Amino acid sequence: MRAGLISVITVFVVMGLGVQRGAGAAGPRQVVELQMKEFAFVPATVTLRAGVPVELRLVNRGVVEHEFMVYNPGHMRMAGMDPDVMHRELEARSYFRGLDVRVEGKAKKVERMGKDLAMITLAPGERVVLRFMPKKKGTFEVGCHIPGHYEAGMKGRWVVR
Ligand SMILES: [Cu+2]
Repeated sequence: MRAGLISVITVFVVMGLGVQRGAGAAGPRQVVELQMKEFAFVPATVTLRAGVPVELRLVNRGVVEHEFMVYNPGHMRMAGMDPDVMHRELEARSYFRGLDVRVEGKAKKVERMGKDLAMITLAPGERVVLRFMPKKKGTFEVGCHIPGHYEAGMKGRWVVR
């Protein structure tokens, strides 16, 4: 009886250590939560280190759906642009081009250009986890381009150092 109990406890402890070792073997990673709501990204600036794996937890805490796009805005003049043309242009400028991005969880829509992540649309309450390795350094923009949202302030900075 007592021996049985002890072996149960032993198994439990070993399993616990196994979980910790597994996490350690995966090495360092950057865990960031980015919330979407009306009409903002919180935090407004996401700062990442290039070359360190990222676990980005994206969640829609708002009451309407929102889009997540990260891109190089360059000298684009977005005001007055046709929404479809603008989305295509921003997707072509996506930060995620050439990066392997895994998306876990339920999203209303995940759009890719070829294999490259271009845009994620989340319904209220949805959350996903993105896993990728940032490479390109610089300052980029996060934006929601559902008509009216970006103009209302739904944008942020994406800084990779
Ligand atoms: Cu939005």
